[in-house]
Parts: sequence; structure tokens; C-alpha cells
Amino acid sequence: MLEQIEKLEQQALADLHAVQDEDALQRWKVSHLGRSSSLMKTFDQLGSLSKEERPAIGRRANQAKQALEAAFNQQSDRLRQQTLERSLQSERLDVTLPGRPQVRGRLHPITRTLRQINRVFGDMGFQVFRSPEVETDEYNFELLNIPAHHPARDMWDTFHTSTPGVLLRTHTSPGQIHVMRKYAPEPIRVILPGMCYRYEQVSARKDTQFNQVEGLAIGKNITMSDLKGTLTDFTRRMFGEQVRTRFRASHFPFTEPSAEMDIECFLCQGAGCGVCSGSGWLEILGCGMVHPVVMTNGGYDPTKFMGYAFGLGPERITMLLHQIEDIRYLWGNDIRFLEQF
Ligand code: FA5
Repeated sequence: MLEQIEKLEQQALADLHAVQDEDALQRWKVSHLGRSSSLMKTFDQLGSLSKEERPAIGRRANQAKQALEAAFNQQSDRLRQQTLERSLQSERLDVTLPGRPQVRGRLHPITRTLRQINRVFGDMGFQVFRSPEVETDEYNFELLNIPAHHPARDMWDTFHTSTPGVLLRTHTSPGQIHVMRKYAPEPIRVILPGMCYRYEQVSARKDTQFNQVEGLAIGKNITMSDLKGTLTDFTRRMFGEQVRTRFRASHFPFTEPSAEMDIECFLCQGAGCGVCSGSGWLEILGCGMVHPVVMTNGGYDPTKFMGYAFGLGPERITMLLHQIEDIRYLWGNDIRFLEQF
């Protein structure tokens, strides 16, 4: 019996030596140390041995079991170490390689201009009011004193939707009616920023989609001087004290009198060039005193209240601020252009 245990032990150790992976190791454990292994069966047989034989055989079987367990643990550690070394070798990292640079996003130049405009008017006490981009004919034209078939409608080439009377707003002026109807008869001082859409021939200064910032002030003693003073102050805060501006008489059905404000062309300094169509000036906004019909439509008594309104173009202002020659760069989505800001 002792010889048999000796043989089992030697055989098991020889088998263990040949084991090269974790699966084979587990199989070895089952066949040499598992319940139905030959070595474990010798323990079951102890009871049938004589009293004299039993202690020596039992001791030897235990020794063999402990030896195999120790060898198993050793082999298991060795295999784990080998696997680790192999993966360290194959997944080697070169920590001295330079990292990949993070691409950092930034605000679109128009967003930056819009924020600057909001801040300047905010400092003057204007609040921001949001109004819809999809409008009705009534708000975009009728209530602004532009009835159907009025020739002034030609100034706003319109994208109509398939629903009759519903269109993409051509300017932010319909927001005037929304804000007046909400607050009448309280005094108002608001700006209304947002996208506008026109079915236009695209050019260096005109796009089919652009922003406007509408301004509206209504109160008891508001005059044209307030309008001119506010807008002159606005241009100085945006462009600096040295900026040269001018007001030109104009016509809008929803203001009377009406004007447009120009800024000296950045490219030719007033001499006349392709960007300013030879005039030396670039138009940035339309403005005027709110027409009595519009006042009434908004819910104000035009004999008691007066107001001014303006609608400026942030794209044109951005072009002037950064000397951009073509408006199409702004919405062309070319990263080489956008990265410059
Ligand atoms: C208007 O849209 C009037 N609603 C402005 C107004 C408001 C007048 C309140 C009186 C009282 P106009 O079409 O001129 O006016 O546009 C105003 C500004 O929007 C222009 O000065 C220009 O800066 C900008 N703008 C107009 N059309 C385009 C376009 N196609 N692309 C880029 N900017 C434009």
C-alpha cells in the first residue's frame, strides 16, 4: 500500500510538471486531488486495514496529499505569473509617447456677437424677450401695418409654409406685437434676438437665413432723440469711441418717421469699395418711431404712449468687427474659418 501511494504521488507530480495552462491545471486537480481520485480513495480504505498498518498508511497518505496540494499551489502561481508576463509583453505601453491633443470647441462668432449685443443693451436696462420663428401672415405683416398686396411686402421675400397664412418670419418685428400685447399698458424696454428667413438672392452681404435683434421701447415721453442716442451709444460700446456712423431717412410701414443706420466701411474707410457697393457705408439696422397703427394693434393708446423700434443685423455687425468680407463664411461651416475666432 505504501508503495502504491508513493507511485501515485510520483505520477501526479510528473503529470503536474507537464501542465501548461489554467484549464489543464484544473483537470489535474480533479483527477489527483478530487473526491474520486485514487489518492482520496486510499483514505476510504483505511477503515478496512489492520490497527498496526493504519497509522503508517494514514500518515503517508496525508503526506502525499499535502505534497500534491503544495505542488498544485506552486504550479498555479507559476502559471499566473507566466500569463501576466505574456500580457505585459504583448500590451506594452510606451508612456513616453506624447498624448493626443484635445480638440477644444469654441463659441460661434455670431453667438459671441449676440452675447455682446445682449450685454450692451442689458447694461442700458433692456430685457430679452423671445418670440416664435414660425409666424402668421397677420403678425409678420398685417399687424405691422403691411396689408396684403401692399407694395412694401416686396422688401421681405418670404418663405411660405404649406399651411396657408403660416410663414417663416422675415424679420423680428412681429415680436413687437407679441411683447406689446403681453405688457400693455405698461412701459416696455426689450430686445428680441433670433433667426429670420428670406427667399433672397444670396450675396456677400445677404443670406437666406440670418439673425436680427429687434429693440422696442414704449413709454410716455420717448422721442426720436432717445432712439438716436441709444443707437449711437450702442455702436460706441460695440465698436469703440472712434466709430463713424450716420442715420439715413428710410421707409418702413410700421415706423414713422423711419431711418437706417450705417457704419463706415471697414475695408475702404469710407472711400468706396466692392463690399460697400462703392458707398463707403454699410447698413446695420432699420429703425424709427413706432407707427400709431402698430401701437393700437399692440394695445397702446397712441395719443398717450410713444415708442421707438429698431432691427439690427448681428451678421453684418460681426463682419464689421472682424473684417469679414463675405457673409456666407459665417454659415458655411468651414472649420478653417471658424477656428480663427
Ligand atoms: C427690417 O427687417 C425691419 N424689420 C427693421 C426695423 C425694425 C425697422 C424696427 C424699423 C423698426 P431690413 O430688411 O432693413 O429691416 O433688415 C434689418 C437688418 O437686418 C439689416 O440692416 C441687416 O443688418 C439685416 N439683414 C436684412 N436682410 C439680411 C440678409 N438677407 N442677410 C443678412 N442680414 C440681413
